[in-house]
Amino acid sequence: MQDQGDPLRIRLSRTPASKNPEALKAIVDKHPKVEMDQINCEFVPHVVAMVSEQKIVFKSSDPTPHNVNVTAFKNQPFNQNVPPNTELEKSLEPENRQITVACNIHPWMKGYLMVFRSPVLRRDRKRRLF
Ligand SMILES: [Cu+2]
Repeated sequence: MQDQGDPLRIRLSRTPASKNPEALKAIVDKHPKVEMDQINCEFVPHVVAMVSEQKIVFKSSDPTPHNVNVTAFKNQPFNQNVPPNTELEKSLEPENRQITVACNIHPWMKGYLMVFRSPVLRRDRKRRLF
């Protein structure tokens, strides 16, 4: 029987980035930017995981205007328009919880960012957390 208990939860690794700088550099060299697009009035992908050394690029592939309203705890919140076929590039600091992304023009649009200090994730065996 498949476990249908707790939904997927993410726990931040306590492994400092400095313990595996080669892995961090390899990821950032290969993917210096990550994208969150707005397609058919949805954030795509719905959830973006990144390390703070990467840039996040908000795009709008829709013919209609959108905005990006980012609510964060440590990072400075911002709310900027993203007209059709434009991009908005940002740097973000690591956060210990998800960062919410919303479009105020289309209130149903929600997305989430996870900004990690380290690219290393590990499984918590006791609670089967990832
Ligand atoms: Cu929108």
